[in-house]
Amino acid sequence: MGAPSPTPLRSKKARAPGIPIIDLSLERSKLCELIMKACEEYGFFQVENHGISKEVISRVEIEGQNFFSKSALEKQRAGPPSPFGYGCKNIGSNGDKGELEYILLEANSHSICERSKSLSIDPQNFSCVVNDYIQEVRDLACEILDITAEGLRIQDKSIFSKLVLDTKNDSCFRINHYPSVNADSVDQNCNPKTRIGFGEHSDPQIITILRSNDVGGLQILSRDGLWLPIPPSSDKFCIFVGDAFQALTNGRFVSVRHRVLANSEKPRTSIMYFAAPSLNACISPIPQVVSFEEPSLYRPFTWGEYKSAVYSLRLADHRLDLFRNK
Ligand code: GA4
Repeated sequence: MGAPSPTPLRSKKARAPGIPIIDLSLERSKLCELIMKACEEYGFFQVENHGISKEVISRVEIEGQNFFSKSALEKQRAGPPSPFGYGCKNIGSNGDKGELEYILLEANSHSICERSKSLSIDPQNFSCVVNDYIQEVRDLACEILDITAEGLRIQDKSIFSKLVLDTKNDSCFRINHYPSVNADSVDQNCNPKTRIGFGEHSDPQIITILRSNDVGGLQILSRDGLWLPIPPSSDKFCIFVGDAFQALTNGRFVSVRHRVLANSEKPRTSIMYFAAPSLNACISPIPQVVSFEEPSLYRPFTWGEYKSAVYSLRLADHRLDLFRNK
């Protein structure tokens, strides 16, 4: 017998176990297994090798920078958000506040074209850049949704993606800008100040695709009630399961609660695409995930009905509970 082979040194690239980072170039069945596990355990994962063009990302990032670097007065011309437009510190209309400013838009070319007039000195370029970005991330969202349908052993692989591809889909697009903080800003007890950029919530839609610059702050709430910081990475995308996806899968996938702390010395920028169905789409656990042992947890509701509930409540409210079967 030869000498025992030496224990391999830990590769520098080895990752801490925990929040999944999924390589989208993996073979389909492995990909399916990893995405299912992530949606069930965390309702969250990051993806690499996603195929979204660097140029499209950087162009939209530049449009965001151009807008946020304008004077307060100029930016206010695109606000206040109702709910779309430019917002600063106020989130929604029920008193939620955060240390951020943002642009919130309906993700369809007509609205983008209209809004771009108050957002950019070159509205045509702005619309073009944002539309290109949305097209690419929508494809990514649909690809992930098709993989989950496969994982749930549903024959119609486009059962979820077709909701998002409906011409009347209610998806939206958002750019958040969290300003930097002074390194020596402290609270009354001389501890570094903790500033809430965007308070705890879950996203109401089906799925969210987020890309940020290399500045941290995003945290997700684990099942054990721990806030887990997500290491920032500008070349990955973060994927969040939303409330509508939790309802469609009868709670098999969990809509992840998350928040953003704005404590960094560098400004954080994040760009989000929230994939939603049309207002009249019916959200109800799909028959394939309902059984005698696992009866339907939610009563059927339309996306429009859910949205009205969302906008009448506070950011941190557990809105899906209102739609649970008794
Ligand atoms: C959270 C996810 C999306 O950013 C958003 C947000 C919306 C808004 O900013 O207008 C809401 C928030 C979000 C959930 C509760 C309500 C509505 C602010 C708020 C207090 C655009 C969405 O769809 O829901």
